[in-house]
Amino acid sequence: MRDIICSASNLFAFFLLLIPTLKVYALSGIQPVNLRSEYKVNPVIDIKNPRLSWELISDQNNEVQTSYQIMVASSVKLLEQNKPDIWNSGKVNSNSTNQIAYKGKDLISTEVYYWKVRSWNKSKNEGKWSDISRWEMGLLDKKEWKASWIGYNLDSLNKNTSYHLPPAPYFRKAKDLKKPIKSGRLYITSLGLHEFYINGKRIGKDYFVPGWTDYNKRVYYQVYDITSNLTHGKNAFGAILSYGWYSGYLGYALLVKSPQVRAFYGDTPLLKARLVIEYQDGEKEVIVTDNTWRANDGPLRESDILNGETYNAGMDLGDWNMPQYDVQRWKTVKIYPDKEERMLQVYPGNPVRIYTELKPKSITERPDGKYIVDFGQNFSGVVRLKVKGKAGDSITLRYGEMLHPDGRLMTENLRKARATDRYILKGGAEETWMPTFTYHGFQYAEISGLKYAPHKEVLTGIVFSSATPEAGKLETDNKMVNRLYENIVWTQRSNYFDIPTDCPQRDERLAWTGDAHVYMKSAIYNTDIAAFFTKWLEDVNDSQLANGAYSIYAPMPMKDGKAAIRASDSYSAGWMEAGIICTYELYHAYGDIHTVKKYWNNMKKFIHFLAQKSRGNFLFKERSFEETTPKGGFGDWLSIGNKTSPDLLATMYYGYCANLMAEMAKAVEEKEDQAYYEEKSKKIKKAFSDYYMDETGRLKVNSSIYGDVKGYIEYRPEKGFHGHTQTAYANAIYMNLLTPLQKEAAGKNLKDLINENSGKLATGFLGVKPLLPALSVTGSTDLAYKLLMSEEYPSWGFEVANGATTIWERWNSYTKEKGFENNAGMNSFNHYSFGSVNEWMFENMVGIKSTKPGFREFVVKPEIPTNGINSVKAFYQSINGLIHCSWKKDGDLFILSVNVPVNTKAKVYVPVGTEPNILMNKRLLSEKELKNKLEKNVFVVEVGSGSYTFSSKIK
Ligand code: RAM
Repeated sequence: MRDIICSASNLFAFFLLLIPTLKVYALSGIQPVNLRSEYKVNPVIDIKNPRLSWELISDQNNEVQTSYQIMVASSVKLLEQNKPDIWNSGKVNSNSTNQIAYKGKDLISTEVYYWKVRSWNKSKNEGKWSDISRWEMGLLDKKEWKASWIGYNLDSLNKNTSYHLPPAPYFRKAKDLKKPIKSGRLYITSLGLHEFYINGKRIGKDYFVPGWTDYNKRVYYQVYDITSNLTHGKNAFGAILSYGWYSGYLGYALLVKSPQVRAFYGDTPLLKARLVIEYQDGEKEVIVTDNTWRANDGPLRESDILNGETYNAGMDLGDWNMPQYDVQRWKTVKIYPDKEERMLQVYPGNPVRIYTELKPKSITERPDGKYIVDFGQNFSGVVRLKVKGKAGDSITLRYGEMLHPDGRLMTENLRKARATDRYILKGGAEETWMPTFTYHGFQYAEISGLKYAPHKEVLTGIVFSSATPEAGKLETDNKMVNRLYENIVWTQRSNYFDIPTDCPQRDERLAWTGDAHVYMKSAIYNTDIAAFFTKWLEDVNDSQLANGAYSIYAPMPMKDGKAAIRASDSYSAGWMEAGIICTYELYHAYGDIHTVKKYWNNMKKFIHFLAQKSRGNFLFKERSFEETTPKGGFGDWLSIGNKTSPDLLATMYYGYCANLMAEMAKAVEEKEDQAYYEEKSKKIKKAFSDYYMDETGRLKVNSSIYGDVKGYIEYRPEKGFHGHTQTAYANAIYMNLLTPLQKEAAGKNLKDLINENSGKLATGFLGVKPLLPALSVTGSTDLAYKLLMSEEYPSWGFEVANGATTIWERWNSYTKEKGFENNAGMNSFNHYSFGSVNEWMFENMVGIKSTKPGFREFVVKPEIPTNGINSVKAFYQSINGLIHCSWKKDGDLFILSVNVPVNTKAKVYVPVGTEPNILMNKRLLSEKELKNKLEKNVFVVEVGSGSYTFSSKIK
């Protein structure tokens, strides 16, 4: 079913496709579908107690699961015969369908396990067994690899240029496989990036593997089924290594003139591979990376994520990855020692893959003879070239997100990222090339050096993204809002790139923790990010600083106890809380208590750090964070107008974290901790309002305490820091820090501040996410809609009106009056933080909100604007099944359709007029049925699973 969801390009096609699935299972009770292990379909894993999940479908309404049974066997045959030799859970009385930990026999490295599940419904009738699913184990003990880290050091080459970009090393080994082959597996990783070939064919669809981690602590590996690549007889294995995150350039190190600008983990990329071949007679043959492999440099002369690739096809190595090849000129590889403590684990996330290909929209010749190709969409990726020419012809590709008014490529905002690819032709027949160890954030590519005018087949845009499965989609009858939504999705696609990066184009591309937590809930509605965040939370916790604070980005390479990219990078209020907030969001969206437990002590350590810093005061007074650079941290980053005090923000985040910890403590049954955090939360709320709030509920800051101290971001003594800001109220409301009376006052203050600001927002990264939710919850839905639909500066609509296809970093990344005024510093056109409005779009505009982790229970409470939007339709594939919600306003008539998955419950709010007149599934509801269910202008009904349509008169 998931495949159907991924490929469904429009909502209607999707729902049509679903119908036959339902029919097949008609009258068979409840049916488990979409079986997954550790959030993935048929994965390779190395978890000893993998978590299993399924969803349920039924042709009956109001269905629930009362029991389930899981069987796991070592073969399909045994499972088909109901002979589970590995685990039989027996009939378990439980309504859970996910986060169910395997409890059978000890799982063994490299084994494949098959499983199925059946469920009993509300009438205790047993349903049919599910289809068979599987998982495979990786190598549970590092010692099993028996493979060495091999390398070929080319670091001394290409040194004395403005960028030190040595050539990529090539590796190969040939081997005769003597007998007919039954199966083959490749276990592969690198310190760097790799591509692996067998008999000339690239293995797998993954790019940028094995991903960025703290390579000193852990390296991930991938496992591929290579059965069909192997032949009885001569075989050749080849690999290309690139520098990647391990030894390439990272972040803004070059820009800020750090002592080290590249090779933060090591200067030589290394390969480790293990191939296991099983012959048809049962014998096994193992080939590992060792000193029998040969290496050479080749046509890939430069290869770097930020700076691009140079490929000299004239230096082509011919059939280097084919069996018949003369390796005489190739060198012997060197074996490199491993680090004892470095873990080797199966990649838990979704690897980067090609999402789609884009054809040029237009190709324009420039006066200097270069051509600008417009792909019509800002994205992360590369260009595939298909060219013809003479040997030695050199083609250069540069990339930009925007054009200058005169049509020139705008590259200033790339800062020190060279972002240039070069291809030198071999000559003769048509040549195709695509860089694979670099990527760029761009809409426009500039091509030069081609001896003829490029036609549309010459360049193809290749879109890369972490392959997180599509989980949701929304559409309205408002064109601007639809484009905004598309822009949000494209921005997520561009930046969920192994890690959640801030931007894909300039010399940065770091996983900033602040950006990640403000946007995470928004992301959840677009794609299934459970596996992606399972991976990144490892990075976040690996990067936790010695004092307990979480870092401002993760992974954060370190040197001598300091950040290596820029020594002053450490922690900041509003960023470091990601360690708690993202763990909480994972729990809230997917019911993931396992991850909560896993990082429980790390999170406690972080709260302890805050407690110590607040010196028992339960708050942070002005100037509490002066030890960081910038002083006070980043505050409400890139806000406009009055600046919110960073310490007031830090206090609110402290309270929010205590709230989330209390809730998570309850979920993982840490009773003592729960009491402790509940108490802490109360004390912080009190300290916060005692200190930062006046008797009318207005937030205040003693700005004179900051005086004219330097080192605060954007702080100007004459303008001061403030408490009475949109950001402060929005957060206080969103984070649940206020009493009902205080909340009401905050709602009013927030509304007034927006109105006084000509009805416009003024929030930065931290203020924008809670802004619309806070307006909605305090009764200002119309104002929230006004902000959403505004096209005047500053607003989301302003970006759309100016041609944006992704979300900008700044409200004023571009204005007609001032152009790209921020380019010299930082000015990304593909930055998801301001896209955090997606959360409100799903939770308030569509109106679906989870009230029990994983949408086991949820509300459907669409908020209807007075004008601008008359219909909305959306779906969300929750871990508990498919939710569908659409509404339509037609004059006086309001129609709401909802699909509630089996085993879940929804509380539906249907707006009504003065005389409630409601049809439920075309049946007029009687007075008796309406009784006690009418609240102010709304009919509230609780429903079990099924599809419902409500129509009501709203006037
Ligand atoms: C910049 C980026 C990033 C932000 C940091 C504080 O590098 O805008 O998104 O989190 O600053």
